[in-house]
Amino acid sequence: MQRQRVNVTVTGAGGNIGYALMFRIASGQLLGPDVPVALRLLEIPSGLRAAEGSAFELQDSAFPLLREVLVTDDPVQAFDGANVAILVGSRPRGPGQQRADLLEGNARIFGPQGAAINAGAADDIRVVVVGNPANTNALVTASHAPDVPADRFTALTRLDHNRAVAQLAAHLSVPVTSVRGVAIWGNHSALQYPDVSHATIDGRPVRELVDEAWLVNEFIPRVANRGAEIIAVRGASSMGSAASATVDHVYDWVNGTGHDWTSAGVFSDGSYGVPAGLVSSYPVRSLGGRWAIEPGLAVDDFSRARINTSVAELQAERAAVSALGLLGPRESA
Ligand code: NAX
Repeated sequence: MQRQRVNVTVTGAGGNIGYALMFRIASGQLLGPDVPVALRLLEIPSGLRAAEGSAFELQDSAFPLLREVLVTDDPVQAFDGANVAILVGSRPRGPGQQRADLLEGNARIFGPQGAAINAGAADDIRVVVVGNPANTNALVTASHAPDVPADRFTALTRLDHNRAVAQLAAHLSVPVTSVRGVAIWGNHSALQYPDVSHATIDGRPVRELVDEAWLVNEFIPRVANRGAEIIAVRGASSMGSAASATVDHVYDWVNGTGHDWTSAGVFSDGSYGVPAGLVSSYPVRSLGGRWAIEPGLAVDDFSRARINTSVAELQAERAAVSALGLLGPRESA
């Protein structure tokens, strides 16, 4: 028996990740093979034609689960009744721009989208922010949606998580399914901390299987800078892998992670010394449709220093958007 239709809004639908994402959603991979979906594709006017062309292609694919495709440049219309919102659309850093310019330009996009989610989204709305700087964009979005519980706002760090799993598997010549217990902490940036302290390969601690020098000099920088490596080799940024990680994130959020944790940017409740109210990546499990930060993990001095560095960057980003007056009416998460 088919379940109730789910409304999925994708912003930046005319862009690269949006394109890779929409076919996965329409085919049922985002929510499950028995869940009909309606897609709402939000773009700015210059991106509308691309989104409309993609909508034609969705139609031509005759996906059995796809009930409707709406293309619009109106956030109010795009988020009306949304159950899942995937916020990809964002402004890239232009030539000569500083990180502060990027933060400001994007906060001006994500604030109004948060307000539109607050006004019209469904009661069970779940939001994942992909567009960079993803953690702080998620914070800005949530700050403009004070009536929506803060735990419905997340930032994508699953791509970093998947990259870490894949790098370990390749280094040790095992299938990715042998790798468990990896975690990404902090910001989705080059200062993120991919942590293998609790990771195992077929039950054996990773720390017994790899040497410290490889971890520090190769694994961590490679995972943290993999986006730049893809750009250098491919000539364009990650698209398919970013879309795939987004599908993993939403699927696990809705359907549960079971006994394994994964990584996601969620509002901190103060756990592990991350100041409450920042959107930070943590090891998380999804239980009953809600992300829960994995409790009680030991954090050694090396991990503590790396987490602190990444969290300091998140604090600086929050201070920057706050100083610009771009945070909304939500007082705290
Ligand atoms: P593209 O430039 O191909 O597409 C972005 C699209 O967003 C464009 O079509 C643009 O018209 C649209 N857009 C801009 N402002 C908008 C608005 N206000 N409302 C709706 N749409 C709007 O970029 P793409 O390669 O798809 O990447 C999108 C974002 O994902 C970037 O910010 C990128 O940095 C980020 N990424 C995040 C990752 C993560 O793991 N969190 C990894 C991949 C990626 O780097």
